[in-house]
Amino acid sequence: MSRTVPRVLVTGAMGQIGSELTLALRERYGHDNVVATDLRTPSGPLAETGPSDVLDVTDMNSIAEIIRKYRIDTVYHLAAILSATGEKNPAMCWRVNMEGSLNVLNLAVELKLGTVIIPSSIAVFGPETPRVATPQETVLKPRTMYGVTKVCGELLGEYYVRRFGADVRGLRYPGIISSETPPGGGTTDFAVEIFYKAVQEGSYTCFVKEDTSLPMMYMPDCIKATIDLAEADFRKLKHHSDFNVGALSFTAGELATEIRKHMPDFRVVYEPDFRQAIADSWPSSIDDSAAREEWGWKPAWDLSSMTADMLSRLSARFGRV
Ligand code: VAH
Repeated sequence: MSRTVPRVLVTGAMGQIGSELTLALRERYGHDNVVATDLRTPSGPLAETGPSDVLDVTDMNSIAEIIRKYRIDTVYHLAAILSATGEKNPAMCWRVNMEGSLNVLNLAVELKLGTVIIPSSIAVFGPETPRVATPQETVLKPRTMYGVTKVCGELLGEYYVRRFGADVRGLRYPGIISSETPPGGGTTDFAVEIFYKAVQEGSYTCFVKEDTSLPMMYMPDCIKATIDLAEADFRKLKHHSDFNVGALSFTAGELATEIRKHMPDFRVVYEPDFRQAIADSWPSSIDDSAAREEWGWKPAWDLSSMTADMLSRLSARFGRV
């Protein structure tokens, strides 16, 4: 079945996932067919390689204006306040995450859009959720406002599919590790910061305990999962807005040990902060059999290959080859 080339709007394009996903979408669909938007003026490759605009996702009229201006039919809605920042300002987290998602969903119906991707997160799980091989269908009692908004986002997505026939899809991102755009405001950010500090300073003060284990994913796998789900045959999906996706699971200590295989003198000190309680409420590994069965999900990167690639990229950038 030949696919027509989508005309894509990415919100939150300046973020950790948005910045790399936008460039991957432009490579796949053509640079002029992917519009990068963010609350901040898109800059660098996002502005230089295709159309971009400023967009406040809490303003429905502004989103509608962008959709009409660029003849958008597909939306990757990545704009969100993450877990740690959300705990510092829960009201803002609720407003941005929920008003943004509702605006996108209502416009998807009103303007008859095609596919809408609204990511979820392992943050939907809480202490009552089974922590090992967390099932697709399970208890969702998050302990963060971010997690509450992601549960609501999943429920809204499913409602718009059933009530309005919208094409809404979402996956529960684990912690995402990437080398291009530092993350902001996440609990899993330690697994990114550690690489930067290893290359730049040779040591890192980690804000979670050494034995803290969380589900993680390397950015190339994150981008593949997101686009594979967006391109899947919607009629074959039993789930829509809440797919578990797993790739790696490791403790902060295991990650440090893997880095030391390349940098033997690398030292880590563990000084847990408020993010430890958030991390403790999340799973340590994920059962993603539904994603594998319904749209062929299969990760390509493991701890060893990811670590080598991250260190190679960051060492080249910071001149530590
Ligand atoms: C966060 N990186 O830490 C995000 C993600 C699973 C975690 O949602 O808030």
